[in-house]
Amino acid sequence: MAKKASGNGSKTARLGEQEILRGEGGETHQIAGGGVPALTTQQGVPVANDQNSLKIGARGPTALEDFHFREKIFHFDHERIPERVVHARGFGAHGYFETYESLARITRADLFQRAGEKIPAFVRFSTVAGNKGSADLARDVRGFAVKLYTKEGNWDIVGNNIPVFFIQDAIKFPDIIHAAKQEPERGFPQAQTAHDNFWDFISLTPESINMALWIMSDRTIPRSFRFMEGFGVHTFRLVNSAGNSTFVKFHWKPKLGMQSVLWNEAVKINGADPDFHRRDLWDAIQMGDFPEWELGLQLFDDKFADKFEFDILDPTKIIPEEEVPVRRVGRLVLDRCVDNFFAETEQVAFCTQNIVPGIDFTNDPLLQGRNFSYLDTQLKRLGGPNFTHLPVNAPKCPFHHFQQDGHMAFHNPKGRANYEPNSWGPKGGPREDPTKGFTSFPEVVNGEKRRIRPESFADHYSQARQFYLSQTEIEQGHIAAAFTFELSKVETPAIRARMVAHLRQVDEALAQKVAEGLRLRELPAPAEPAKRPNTKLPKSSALSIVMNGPKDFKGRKVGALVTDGVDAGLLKALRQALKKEGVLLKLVAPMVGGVEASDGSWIEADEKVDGGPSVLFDAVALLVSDEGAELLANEATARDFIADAYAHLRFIGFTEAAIPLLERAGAEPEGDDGLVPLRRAADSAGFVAACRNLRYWKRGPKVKQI
Ligand code: HDE
Repeated sequence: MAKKASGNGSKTARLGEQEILRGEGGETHQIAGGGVPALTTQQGVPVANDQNSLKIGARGPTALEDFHFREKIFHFDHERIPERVVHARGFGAHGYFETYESLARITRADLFQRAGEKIPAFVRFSTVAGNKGSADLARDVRGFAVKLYTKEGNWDIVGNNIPVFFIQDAIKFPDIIHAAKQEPERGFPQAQTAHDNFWDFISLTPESINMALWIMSDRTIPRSFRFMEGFGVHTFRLVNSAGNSTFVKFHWKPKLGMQSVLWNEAVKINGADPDFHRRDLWDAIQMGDFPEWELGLQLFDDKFADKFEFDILDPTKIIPEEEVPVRRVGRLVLDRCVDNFFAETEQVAFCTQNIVPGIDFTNDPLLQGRNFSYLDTQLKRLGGPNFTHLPVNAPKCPFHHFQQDGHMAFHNPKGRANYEPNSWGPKGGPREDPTKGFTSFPEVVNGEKRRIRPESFADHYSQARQFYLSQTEIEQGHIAAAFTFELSKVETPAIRARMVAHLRQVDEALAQKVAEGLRLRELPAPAEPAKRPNTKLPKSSALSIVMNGPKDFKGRKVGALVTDGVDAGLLKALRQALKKEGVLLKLVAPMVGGVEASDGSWIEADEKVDGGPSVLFDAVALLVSDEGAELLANEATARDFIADAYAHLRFIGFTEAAIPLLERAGAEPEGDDGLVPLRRAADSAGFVAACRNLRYWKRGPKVKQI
């Protein structure tokens, strides 16, 4: 039987400004006109029909000459580029860097010459281990890569949110990354280090123990990118116009202070909103709440380097801020989201070798290896040598060179001269500039050619201990819990024991706690150190997140659970008090369509209760009516909303009608100042003031939320 054909769109109808094409099968679509451009092929040929491929007869076959179909599918088939081998999942934004003061005395870098100098910047934050589609709250180091488009070329500070690294020599990078990523035969676990291979490698690599302490701390589960520090990690050089060099470590200090989530929150956020971090940055920028970091420099000379207890070339060590203070020299502001994720965030190519006159490398063996790796990986990832032509990668200052051709070259030099020297005079193209041009610091180096690790890199435990002892008790508890969690996922008991043996060199109490958490039947002997650790390093308060937390509640989100009969006056007052504080109120209701308030007004909700769990908010308010409380009493998601907020030490505002819900969720209002009654509109201000403390830590022991 002949089937009815859906033809070429035989009838048109007007719908507002647009013309609608109606196929015989009844399908409709817009056609060009009224300000909408005509759809074309890549060759610019207007397309008449994008609904059906070209067929011989209504039921096919499809004709090979259908160039529009073939071009469309061909392009789609090739849309993906390889994801980054590490740092695959990332999120970027544009902004600017502004210099506070001239640093001409220490560097000739153009961006630091004039106070008030503003240059464009692009930043990409990332996780390391997970694939591109993994969740934001994986326990992982965050990449903090900054591209500064200076007037003398692009300078990339390709850093992390942790100032030390796992390894001391780049030759071990493939090993640590292989060990951290999915195990090769099974292809999992995704985006987590809680598995045998990772801890096997770490436990056999004592140089990684300092970093192991950092990654088991709350640094690896940040509340958002806005609340993280960034670090250049390696020691670099600043070089002034007289050729004098000063060593430097780069720091990014978040204006908002630091904050992290609890592990139990991280796990739940990953389920509720795997894009939590990217959404946070996107929302903040869209709302005009531009995140800001100050660039800090730790500056020191050879004399300090010689007397410092550790080697300044060893990337597993920090220089405590108490020993070399961090001088804040400028600010980085992110004020514009990307227009297209792929074009900018995915195609941006950072490279540690992108430095400018006035900045130079040191011989840190990790940095030296990175300097090879980044350019190499871009070639594979972006498919050719011309990725610098992409707008996000191109310098924003004039550039001239004789490089030409290659895949996708869209800026080839004009004219005859494509080499140098040439005798074509003013038409001969660009020339060297010995004055302005980049010159390397003429460091004197000599030595035997050997595969060797310096003696000065041999201390693996002292700073790990210093880091641990510098934490508050709460944070120390989190570190012990994280080790216990991760090692409990390790199936090989010998690996667990080997890690505890290392922890005994860090701190006996920590080792004991983890051993108990793992239920080790006996404590292993302490690991044999390559160099006896210094147990007397002073504490550094800069290493704690809790001691350097946010000072206010601005830029946060409060989730209010509302039902029919919500007190309209109270809701209005709360909204106003939060707005004054710069906080967004999101309404979570039994149904997204909204609720009818006590005064008969209709209030739209932002989330249905199971789509807006309390982990997505910084504080919550329970604004239910008596009937609403009854309705929600048996709702598991409503109970979780409250139980989680309570267990995560959130501040919770509540109406009297919400008390039975609180009790059902296991909350004990007695003596808990984190539970704030909202009896009348005037109580809103007190609730907002309480929220500035972010967490009610005192509840901790009661909920065993460590
Ligand atoms: Fe990277 N790293 N890395 N890395 N790294 C890459 O480059 C590498 C290291 C960092 O948002 C890759 O374009 C080696 C330390 C960030 O696009 C690759 C070594 C630090 C990003 C690479 C290191 C970083 C990368 C993968 C050991 C902190 C993401 C894709 C010697 C200071 C940049 C790419 C972005 C990405 C190599 C160690 C930071 C393979 C060989 C230490 C933030 O080239």
